[in-house]
Amino acid sequence: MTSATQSTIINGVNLSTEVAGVPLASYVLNASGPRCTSAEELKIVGESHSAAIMTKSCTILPREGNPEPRYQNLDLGSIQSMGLPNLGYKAYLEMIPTLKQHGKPVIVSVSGFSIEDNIEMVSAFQQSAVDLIEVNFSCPNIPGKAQVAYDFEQTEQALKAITALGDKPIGIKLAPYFDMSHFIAMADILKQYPVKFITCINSIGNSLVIDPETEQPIIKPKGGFGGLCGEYIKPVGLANVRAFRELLGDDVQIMGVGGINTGVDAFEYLLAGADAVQVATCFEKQGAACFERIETELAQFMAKKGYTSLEDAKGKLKPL
Ligand code: RRO
Repeated sequence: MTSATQSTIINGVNLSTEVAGVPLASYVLNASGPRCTSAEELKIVGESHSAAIMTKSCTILPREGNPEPRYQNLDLGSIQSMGLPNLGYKAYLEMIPTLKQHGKPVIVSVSGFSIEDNIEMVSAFQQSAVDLIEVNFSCPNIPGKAQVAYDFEQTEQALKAITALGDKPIGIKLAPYFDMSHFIAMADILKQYPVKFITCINSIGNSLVIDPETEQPIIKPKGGFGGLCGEYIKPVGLANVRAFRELLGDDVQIMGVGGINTGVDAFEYLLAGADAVQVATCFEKQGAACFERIETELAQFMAKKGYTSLEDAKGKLKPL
């Protein structure tokens, strides 16, 4: 089921897009991550210019998450090890009818600890009014749990199971990759299953920031190892979007995420081939006004270049 979505046209530039057959009024939405866990936070996303309402990744049972301090701002981003704090998937299932009243697509993020968990949650959301299901294969912050996206065998088994549970489009949130052989291996797996979109990238996991004065890490969980976010990771996000766009062609939509603070950042993701972009750290730091600002800046930048729609530049990175 899709929402009756209007197009956002600013300075003559139409920012409307589509992901897995679901129309989005604009190119910019919130990422699963900050400020999207509680009903109050999701209401604020609903009332903002975010093109959709994306939930925090959920698990079977509610979770408090990791011990604090677990989030720290940095000059060019943040480091965090939240540990999947969420209300449990049943709470998000119940919220969907209310969230849908905002008149924009609702996307649920699920992050089970096993294939069985993901089957239970995806099956439940397949029976709901949610528009898209993003399955998170890349949370780096659960002590003792490897990221599924770095285990190609497990990824394949999980995809086989979760793409056979209903007709609602399934997407996968991927970890960042750093080697061409990994891009190729993952693309070859994705092509075998009806994965309708991918989200690139999750945070750069197991990063370490040290305070030289205190001689300590700046976050507590996992000895200070956490996910690096924000501007630091934009070049990695762009490369992942670009690599998968080239390997997957236009059959699979790509949501870009990682270091989008300005409309020009969003434009760079558009050139790399992203169909939409998600904003995490900037939303955490600036609040919900960031969506309208980024949209306006994107449209102004594109208008200056004479572009009138996203298609004019999507994937059209020029060779040097
Ligand atoms: O909650 C987290 O610690 C978290 C998740 Br689920 C994720 O997917 N990525 C991340 O950087 N943090």
